[in-house]
Amino acid sequence: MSKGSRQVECRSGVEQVIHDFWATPQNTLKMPCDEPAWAKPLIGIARGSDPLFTQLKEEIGPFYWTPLEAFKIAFPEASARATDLSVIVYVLPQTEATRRDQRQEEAVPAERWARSRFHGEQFNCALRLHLAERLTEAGYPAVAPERLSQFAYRQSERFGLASNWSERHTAWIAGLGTFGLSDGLITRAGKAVRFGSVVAKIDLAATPRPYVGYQDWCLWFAKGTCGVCQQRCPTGAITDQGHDKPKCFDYIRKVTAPYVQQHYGLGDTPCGLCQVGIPCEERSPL
Ligand code: B12
Ligand code: SF4
Ligand code: SF4
Repeated sequence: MSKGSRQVECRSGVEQVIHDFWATPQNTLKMPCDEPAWAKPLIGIARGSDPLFTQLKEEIGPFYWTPLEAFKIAFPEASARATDLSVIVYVLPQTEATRRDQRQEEAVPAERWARSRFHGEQFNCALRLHLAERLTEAGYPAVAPERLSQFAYRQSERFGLASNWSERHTAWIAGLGTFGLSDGLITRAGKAVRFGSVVAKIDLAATPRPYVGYQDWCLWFAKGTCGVCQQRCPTGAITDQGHDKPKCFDYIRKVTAPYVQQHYGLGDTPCGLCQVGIPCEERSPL
């Protein structure tokens, strides 16, 4: 079998694992009517040797992992080079029902949104591990960096609060979308999404990046228009200068997290009012 057809076969196997798991009852908001947490996933692939990963490390800080560093934490004995690795990234779009409810809200998240942050992220964590386990069993050692016990929040000199593995920067490298004024990554399924990723010793072809700049799909940067996400934020954390992380963080910790605990009995830290009621909610506006 040629290298190209082996890559295609492996890629469809990976897509099958993700789609099959998405179709299980684990994909649930745990509502009485038992509806799914997520609409159908999108999938992108980056090569572990893509120079953008090392560039990101240089910009974010020395604590930030390249795919090889994350892989080596899980498999310290494995002989692997960055060129042997692929990074599989998926997008989990919010459902129409969740987005519709969230659009009605102006100060606190809707119950469905809060459930997607809690139960939906539990599903996302399970999917990351499931994909890594299935690949490892099939002879392709794999790790979900965000699930490693060493995954942690740090302070980037340049960008403030940052973790050592950023799911959306990984998605940007894997051709899945570009950043918006609010900081959110705009994908073909829009910005109301969550991401997950797995690094594996497997030879998959990279998904082409249909953009050049890292903010190409945001109307603000591409055309100097829009800015609607600024009006959606109840605490003024999005301005012409971009996203004020400490302001956003404080609002979530002091207002929305206590609210969802009290009203829905859910832990966690949802807000995301800036992810709906905007031109990039469910598609790229460009
Ligand atoms: C820490 C964190 C937060 C913090 C800080 C957010 C932040 N901007 O970093 C707080 C608590 C505020 C937060 C809030 C929210 N979060 Co949050 N959060 C994370 C977490 C755990 C790590 C993010 C991180 O480390 N980023 C690294 C730093 C460096 O990124 P950054 O500063 O945002 O990046 C900017 C710069 O790098 C800049 N930049 C400047 N120069 C250059 C040059 C280049 C080449 C590039 C590429 C970029 C770049 O562009 C970026 C965007 O402006 C991720 C999960 C994960 N492990 O990835 C989720 C994550 C980012 N959050 C997510 C979500 C959904 C939310 C909320 C909506 C809450 C909710 N669930 O209801 C809000 C949205 C806030 C907003 N306006 O984006 C999603 C993102 C969805 C999306 N479409 O982008 C993620 C990816 C979780 C997931 N698994 O899907 N979050
Ligand atoms: S709402 Fe408009 S300005 Fe904000 S991220 Fe989306 S396209 Fe950009
Ligand atoms: S997530 Fe942050 S930026 Fe978005 S609406 Fe809430 S407080 Fe504002």
